[in-house]
Amino acid sequence: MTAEYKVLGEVAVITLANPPVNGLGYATRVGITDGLAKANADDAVQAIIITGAGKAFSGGADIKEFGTPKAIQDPNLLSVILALEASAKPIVAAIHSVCMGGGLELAMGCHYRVAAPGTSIALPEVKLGLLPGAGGTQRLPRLLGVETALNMIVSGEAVKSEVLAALPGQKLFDHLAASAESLFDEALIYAKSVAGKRGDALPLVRKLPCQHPQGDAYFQFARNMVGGMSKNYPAPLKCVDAVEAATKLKFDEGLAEERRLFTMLMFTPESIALRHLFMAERAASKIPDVPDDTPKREIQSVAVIGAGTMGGGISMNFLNAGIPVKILEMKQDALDRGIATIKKNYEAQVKKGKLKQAAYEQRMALLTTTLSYADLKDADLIIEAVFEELGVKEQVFKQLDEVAKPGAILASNTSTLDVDKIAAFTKRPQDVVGMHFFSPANVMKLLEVVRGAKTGKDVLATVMGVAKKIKKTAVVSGVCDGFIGNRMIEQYSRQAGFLLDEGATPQQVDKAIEKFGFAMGPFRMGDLAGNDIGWAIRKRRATERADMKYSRTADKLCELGRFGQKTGAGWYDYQAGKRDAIPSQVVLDLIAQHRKDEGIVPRKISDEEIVQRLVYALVNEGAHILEDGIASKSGDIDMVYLTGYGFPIWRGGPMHYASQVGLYNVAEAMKRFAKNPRDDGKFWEPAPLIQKLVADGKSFS
Ligand code: T1G
Repeated sequence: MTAEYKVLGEVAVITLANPPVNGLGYATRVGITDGLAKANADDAVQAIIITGAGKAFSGGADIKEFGTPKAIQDPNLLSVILALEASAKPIVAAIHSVCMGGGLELAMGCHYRVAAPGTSIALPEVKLGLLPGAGGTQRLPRLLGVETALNMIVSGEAVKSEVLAALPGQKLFDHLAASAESLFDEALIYAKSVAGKRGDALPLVRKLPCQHPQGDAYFQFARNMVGGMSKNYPAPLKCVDAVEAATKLKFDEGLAEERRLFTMLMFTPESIALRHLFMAERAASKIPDVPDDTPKREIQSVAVIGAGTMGGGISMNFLNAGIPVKILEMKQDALDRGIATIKKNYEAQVKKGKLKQAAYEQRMALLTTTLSYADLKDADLIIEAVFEELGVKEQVFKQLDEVAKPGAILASNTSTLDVDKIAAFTKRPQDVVGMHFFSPANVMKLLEVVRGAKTGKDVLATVMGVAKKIKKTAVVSGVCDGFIGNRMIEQYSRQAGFLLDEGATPQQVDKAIEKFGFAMGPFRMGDLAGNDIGWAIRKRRATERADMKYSRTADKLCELGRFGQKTGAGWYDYQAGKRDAIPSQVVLDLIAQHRKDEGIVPRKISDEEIVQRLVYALVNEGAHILEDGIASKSGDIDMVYLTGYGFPIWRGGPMHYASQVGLYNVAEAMKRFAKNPRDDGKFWEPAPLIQKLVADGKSFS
């Protein structure tokens, strides 16, 4: 069992002990009910405290149990909470650190709640595509009022215990402890103060009234507000339904309605996807052959080489985390421009109220600059963000090899170059690693950590720890052209071009994939990022990868100088100073002429084919990436596409989505596309990994 029981005088103490966050898994639930039975059977016991060991009171239901029989095995969470509520003796929940989801629902089933200040209180189930399924939608409104409760349930965001304790009329907390350190002692005193209470003298949350003065009007307003969030997944609106039920039904009927809604959501593809991503995000930080206890190097100071867009954005990540940064540039004016951009970014945040002036000043105080490599000699981590050309990287790393202190980590922000070749420019390849940030580097969550053949395991462990500190989702990639994300988007872009050759228009392709859920289709994205970037890569690849065919439309577009928004015209036309993409007759004529030149008779292409060709191209290349060992888990690839390329979160990432469609169906579609004369055919042969999974009746894990 993972709940401990002891008796201190007349008070029994049940302590949840299921690290890391006291998830309310089966063994813990058994421990609670066993402890409760013992306490109620022991005449010496007059009151009961329930609390959590370690770094949480409880992080809620054990997400790792979801989808397994244990998740619903009795005693299920609802029955545990009902047992607490029915206890003959008073129960005090002593809450600290984290009290979320089922953990908060458990506490609300107790008679009293004593909380430490600084405790994160939340019902975050909506972030998993669910709603609180163990009484949260029925009890929280009774304790905090309908509006405060609904806001917390629909947002899933955490609120600090002292903030809630200060709300007028709140009944969630009976006592706020002076500190986390004194919590248990104060809970013990509180328990003794109520020890004699029995029967009707024991406060039950279910007996509290629950109504809203404007009733229907308020919930209609709430539905209108939440409607936008629910466009792609049902959970937020169901949260409103459940809370409304609390104001209209008797408690047990409301509980039943909540259970019905929760069970329905549990099996929606959106919730399955969101729960997959919750686990995938945490699994991404685990590197199969790098144990969690691998020693990490101390990173107390960072140097960034290059004060351009990437260098400035990278620097801001560390300044935001309170880590001093020294930026090196070769020329003073480039340095001045870079610093001015950083200041402008922070000042914009201050203006929007997203950053306090004092915090802005603190960050700038951590920033220093230099024109000399010699000044980087004390940096623990040095990240170069210079021009994307191997010769330039060679100069940088040879200099770093001379000046960087022993044990300094030397990282390249390269997005396509070979990290092994870069490491070979130094005498310390074990200290060299890729840290591929995505632009804008201070905004995008994704960080591809590129592991060279000789990169040390402690270097990897250190960089993964740094990534968490600067709030990045780090995914480890092996060395290949394009690592994980750009290697996959290459195939996605190829299919986008072929679709134009065969009969689609840029706006049709963009609209189809944006309807699927991508933030932006390939052609609007090209116009935003600059079509000349892909043009340069294709020119480079023309020699290195002559076997890879492309539609020539993108090159012909660039030959007209139509690089996108920055030139006022790309796949779309743009009015001066505006970003609205206007379908372009010039582009349609260019595509029509190109089809004539190629002897292609255009055909009508369905939106379904567009989505399949684009998404399955990602899936097939993702499977090859797994076969090549470039990524170690399919969930890593999902995290890359979610956090770096705008894949719709409620679909769980390309690999998870393919598993939900069914790999057999995906493979059959690929075989149909392989008959396409335009393509190089062999690309669409389902990857061997996919064929094996289909043969074994399995999916990506
Ligand atoms: N169940 C199982 N494991 C969990 C967990 C949970 N609820 N929450 C976190 N973990 C694991 C996580 O996988 C990782 O494991 C480790 O704890 C540290 O997590 C009926 C149905 C609690 C604020 O949604 O928000 O209750 O990778 O890196 O940054 O209504 O985890 O080390 O093996 O995130 O300190 C509702 C989700 C569940 C809370 C801690 N609860 N968790 O943050 O650590 S559904 C949640 C969090 C529910 C009921 C419904 C955060 C945290 P590993 P971490 P952290």
